[in-house]
Amino acid sequence: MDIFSARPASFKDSSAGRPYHILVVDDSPLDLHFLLNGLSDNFVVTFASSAQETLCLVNQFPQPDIILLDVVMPEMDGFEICTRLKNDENTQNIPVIFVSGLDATVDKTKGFNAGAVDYITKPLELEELEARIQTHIRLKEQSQYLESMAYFDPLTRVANRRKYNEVLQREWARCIRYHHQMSMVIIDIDFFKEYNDTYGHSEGDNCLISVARLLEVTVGRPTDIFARIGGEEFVLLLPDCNAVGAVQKAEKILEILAHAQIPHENSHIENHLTVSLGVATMHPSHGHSALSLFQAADDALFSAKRDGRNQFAI
Ligand code: GH3
Ligand code: MG
Ligand code: MG
Ligand code: MG
Repeated sequence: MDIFSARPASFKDSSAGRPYHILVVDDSPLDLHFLLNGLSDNFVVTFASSAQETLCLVNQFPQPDIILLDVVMPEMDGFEICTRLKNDENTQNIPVIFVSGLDATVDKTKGFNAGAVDYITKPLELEELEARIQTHIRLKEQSQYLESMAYFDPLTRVANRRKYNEVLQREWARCIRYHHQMSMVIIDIDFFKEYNDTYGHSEGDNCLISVARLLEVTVGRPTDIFARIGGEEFVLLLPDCNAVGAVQKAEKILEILAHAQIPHENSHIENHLTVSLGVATMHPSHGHSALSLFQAADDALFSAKRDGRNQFAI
């Protein structure tokens, strides 16, 4: 489906093939009843009547596609809840619409400053509310789509160089702050030019897809990233990982490819596809840029190639 085209009438069926999920947060049983009744024909609606319930529900799977948030509530008001949601990277992308009886400009401004995408005042017009919900869900999906285009390699669907660079900079700074080590493994397919010459460019593309699928499973932690950074070159970035851990990953990658036995009759070393790997580990510091880690891994890759390929070097 073209994500930028106008929505069909059956908006309730999301692009993910399921109905959209709205979380309604309100401490007034009357308002809750009105919203649950009004919206449940077209959406899956769950509700919470306190901050505590809200902060618990937003982290359950599947997360809501959008949150309708009351302002005046006991214990913690809607502005504070919204601020918390926006400060948590697990919940910051869920659009929040304030739904409140407070209609002063100062309150509306406070709502937008807390990170909400919209502010609707009670009494509610259901039709207008639904239209606004649809608009904000569509905008969120469009921005997710654009993000996937900006950050993922269209051929292999793994992260691209831009994403890798951003994660590298962010994790480098984090490792400096916490005095943690960081490792990197650069993976370069051996004799890939010969692979293309033997099987054709299109089979070469399929081979890159297969290699990406096989190797992306080496990502262990949420902060690790596996990316395609060049034609037949991939990188595994391992924040908080020492040299022993990085070598284990390199060994694992060699093992995965030996096991996969992707035919390559002109490989010069084996009759299947192999890779060479450059491994590096550093203690990130302000005196060095993240590029120095890449440079060290690239130098190691050069050694692995020089020493016969189908191996790693540190
Ligand atoms: P080495 O063992 O030294 O790494 O040799 P190599 O042939 O793998 O390396 P070289 O740099 O000489 O060639 C890389 C080849 O990768 C050449 C290029 O056409 C191919 N390649 C780069 N990107 C793509 C792609 O997206 N699809 C396909 N099919 N081939 C690609
Ligand atoms: Mg209230
Ligand atoms: Mg290369
Ligand atoms: Mg190569």
